[in-house]
Amino acid sequence: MHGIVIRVYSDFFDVQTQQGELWQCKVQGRLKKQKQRTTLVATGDHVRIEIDDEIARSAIIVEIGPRTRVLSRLRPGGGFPYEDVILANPDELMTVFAVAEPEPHLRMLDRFLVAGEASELAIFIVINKIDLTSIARAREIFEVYERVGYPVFYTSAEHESGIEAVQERLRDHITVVAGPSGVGKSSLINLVEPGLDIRVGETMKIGKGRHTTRAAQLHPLSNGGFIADTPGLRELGLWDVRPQELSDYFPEIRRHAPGCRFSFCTHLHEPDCAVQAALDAGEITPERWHSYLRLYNGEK
Ligand SMILES: Nc1nc2c(ncn2[C@@H]2O[C@H](COP(=O)(O)OP(=O)(O)OP(=O)(O)O)[C@@H](O)[C@H]2O)c(=O)[nH]1
Ligand SMILES: [Mg+2]
Ligand SMILES: [Zn+2]
Repeated sequence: MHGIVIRVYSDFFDVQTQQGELWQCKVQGRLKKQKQRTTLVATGDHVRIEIDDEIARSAIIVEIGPRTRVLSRLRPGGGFPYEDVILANPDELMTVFAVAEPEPHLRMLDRFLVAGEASELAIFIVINKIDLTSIARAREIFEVYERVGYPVFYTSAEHESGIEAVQERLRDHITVVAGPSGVGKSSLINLVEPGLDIRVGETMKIGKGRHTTRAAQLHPLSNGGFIADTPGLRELGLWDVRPQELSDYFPEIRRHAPGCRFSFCTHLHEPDCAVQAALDAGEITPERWHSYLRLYNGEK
């Protein structure tokens, strides 16, 4: 049988099969013997399991599929670097902001987007609390992100509007949810999947002492797919993007950069810079450019 690891305990794993059954699994001894530089079995891993005890619903993980991408952190020490995988195979980042209460902090939104881009996640933006202003006002503020190319969904958890479109987007994906406190992440998730009372951004500890790590948990969605309950992107160290990589993580800069005279153009002072030209032409907004500069200079 094939399934996906939805939760990691110290020495067993909850695996949900394609049929939606839950099995409590151990890892086959043979697999543990290979020297590993990465987490052997992580939340989100695709695995093949063999039934151990049908009644007790226990099984053995006999094969671990390749990972498309990971959210991880490097564990220092021990002679060689070791990767702690917090979540394997995430697809999407759903970043949630409110149009008001709290006031949207667009530089922070840009940081979330950069973190998502750096992790190679598909990204969509949910703007919640449109009942506090109007959808027109929300569009005025956030349409720049639509123009950059990000799908933007406008919702009100309070009025239960815009929820179906978000539900549809989540279908069959492993989605990481992130956003500032108080914007309505929990309220939205509870509408998307009633009864799923998860605490996004809370962390879970497994193991003890030196081997303590944080793992994500996957929450199955009834239409297919999972919401990942992960530590914040900040804790994953995704905030630390190298300046020279940054232009790859702003889609509108990435699009223009191939037109620069120098392939290693920073777009700050070089001649014949296509990004500067796009900025002059209004194809890159001053606000997004300002975010780029601040991140480039290592400001928060
Ligand atoms: N007016 C309005 N209030 C909302 C809406 N969605 C959520 N709220 C309220 O905003 C507050 C915060 O909502 P939560 O869902 O707890 O926000 P959160 O993003 O999960 O916050 P943290 O768990 O702290 O990160 C609550 O009082 C909600 O009732 C909305 O669409 N409109
Ligand atoms: Mg919450
Ligand atoms: Zn340039």
